[in-house]
Amino acid sequence: EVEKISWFKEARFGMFVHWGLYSILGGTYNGRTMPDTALANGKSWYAEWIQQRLEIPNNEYQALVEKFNPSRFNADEWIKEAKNAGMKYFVITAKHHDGFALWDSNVSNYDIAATPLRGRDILGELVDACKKYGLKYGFYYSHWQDWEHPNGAIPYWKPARKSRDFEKYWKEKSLPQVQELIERYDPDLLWFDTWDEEAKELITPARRDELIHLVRKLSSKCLINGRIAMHDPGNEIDFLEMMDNAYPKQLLDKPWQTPATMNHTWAWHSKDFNWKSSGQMLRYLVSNASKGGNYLLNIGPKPDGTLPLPAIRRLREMGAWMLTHGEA
Ligand code: JFZ
Repeated sequence: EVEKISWFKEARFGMFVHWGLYSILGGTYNGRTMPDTALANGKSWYAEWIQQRLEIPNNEYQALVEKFNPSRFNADEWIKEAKNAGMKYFVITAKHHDGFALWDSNVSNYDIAATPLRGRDILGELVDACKKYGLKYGFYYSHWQDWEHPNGAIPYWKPARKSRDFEKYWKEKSLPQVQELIERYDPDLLWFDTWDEEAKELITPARRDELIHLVRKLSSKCLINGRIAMHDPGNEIDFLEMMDNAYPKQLLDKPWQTPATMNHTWAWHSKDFNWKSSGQMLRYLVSNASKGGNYLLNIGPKPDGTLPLPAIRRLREMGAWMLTHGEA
């Protein structure tokens, strides 16, 4: 029998997609634009963080559901670009920190069914395209941060906010939505996200194991990444997740990947012109491949559902190189 991690160990190259309500804003809200630099005032300024960074009130941010209308979204086109670039798997933000679900969730009304796109099954269309082109597929799910649920984690969890009953969020939204994603779409991997010490008190070893066991119970193939509990991933995860844009110099004792951006931001930011060259990105890919690691390269699609032209250009340039130098 083939090991369930086998495909991942040989995949080398995958597409990551950050897409959601924040994509509508593209880094600008009410005339204020987020910095396009890695760090300003000691904080990261990714476009998908706009609700927190520009302190947009929940009711204003959540009203964006009315505007999520990507009329030019075409799953086949996205996955064909990935395939032609030599990518072997695809991961999309099913739910990012803002709490919005990109599928019609029975657990929450803050989802695609509340948008003009109701009736469309975006994740299902992407899954079908992945099957058509032979790509493995998975979902990013923010199991810890959730800025919509009254009990979800929020950045800089301070003592004053500890009265929040995280367990309620965990049982009401986090676990049930993960179950939904597995039962509905049968993913090949789940990409969970925690960082540094902040997650420690909420994503305890007990909760980490509860989530791992849920996934294992529902799926015999689904891989789990190390950021499910970056501070203490334990032994049951399937692969390690490097820090963003981090390229290890040594061999590691588990399969691993680097999540990486083409420019600075993950989600669409209309003023972020810090594009890396295709040559630079190919060197990262080769460097990781030479050490047994994968390169999960991110794209932030635009609100109309199309991929940014600078991203398409780079995918095609890398694909041309892969045609002559990559493995079939
Ligand atoms: C997280 C998210 O907050 C971000 O929006 C994006 O989805 C990214 C892929 O993951 O950000 C992180 C998480 C961990 C680190 C850095 C950024 N880290 O450990 O270096």
